[in-house]
Amino acid sequence: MTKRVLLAKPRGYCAGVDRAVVTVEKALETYGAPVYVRKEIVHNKHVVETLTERGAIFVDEADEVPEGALVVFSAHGVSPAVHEEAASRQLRTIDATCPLVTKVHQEAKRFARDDYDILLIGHEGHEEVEGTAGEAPEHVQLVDTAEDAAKVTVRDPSKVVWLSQTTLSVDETMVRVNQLKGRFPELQDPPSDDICYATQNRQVAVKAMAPECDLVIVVGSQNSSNSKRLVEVALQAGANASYLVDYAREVDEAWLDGVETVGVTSGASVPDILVMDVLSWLADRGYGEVQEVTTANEKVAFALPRELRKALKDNDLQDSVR
Ligand code: 10D
Ligand code: SF4
Repeated sequence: MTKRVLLAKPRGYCAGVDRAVVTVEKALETYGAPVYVRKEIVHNKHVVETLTERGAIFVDEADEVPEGALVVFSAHGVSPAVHEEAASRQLRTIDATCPLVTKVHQEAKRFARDDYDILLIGHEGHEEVEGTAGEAPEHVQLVDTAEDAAKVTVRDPSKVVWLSQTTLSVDETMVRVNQLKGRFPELQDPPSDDICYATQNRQVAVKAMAPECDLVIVVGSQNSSNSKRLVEVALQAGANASYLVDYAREVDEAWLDGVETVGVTSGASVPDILVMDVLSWLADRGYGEVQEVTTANEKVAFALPRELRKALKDNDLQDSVR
């Protein structure tokens, strides 16, 4: 039996996650602890635990933040109501919403202004869809399940558009869109892809390696939508088994019974150190040969949030006159 590992590339951190995590780190350096963060900055246990150790305080809502304190909004985005709540409590805010989530917010606002019915495909209860829907609650209806798509009603079938969460399965979303188009033939597509480049690229990479894999290990947290989708995509693309783990210690030895090829990948919110830990866990069990399966080279990077850039610049100026 030749044991080997296929390692997907791209995997792990996307540009929006990197920006959000660096935002909290720089906020801690610039303003000192505590820095409050509304919701998990990204959906990863390790990231949240590490930032907590450095002085970040994660809260569920802005009303848990003391008046006048500094709060960072997570990468998944917030609705205007959350901005209003923060302003009414005189909170200082840094918005770490990923620019690609903001793009979907802008689309929602634009179609609402033109009085469209907006069918937002996404997962009920996920922070991102709560933020996007909150931009235009009177115009947006969430479509999660096939049942939702079969039941949703619109005011004027010639004025309907679909938008989506950024981290969905590309294939499943198209199934949902086609179902909706069966009911509303004039349903308009978003002006550009809402499922972001990082989500798409990670799914393409896992699809390329999955047919050769007896097992695919996806590193990521249970509340991470894009990480969970990678498990589903791996199984649909032909992997015999696939599991989501936060840490190497969660990999079950029994999963390796009769396994020759193990695929490894990680969600967009996962630091690569956690993937390296899984690789060394596998190497200790005879899976030391690692081949990278590369389907794209990503070069996307986003500037830090404006509020933070300004503070960092002011700091530099102060340092230079000292
Ligand atoms: O659950 P999720 O996939 O939306 O979020 P996660 O924090 O795991 O990954 C980054 C994706 C973001 C911030 C939404 F675009
Ligand atoms: Fe932005 Fe996409 Fe990353 Fe979400 S997954 S933070 S939309 S780049």
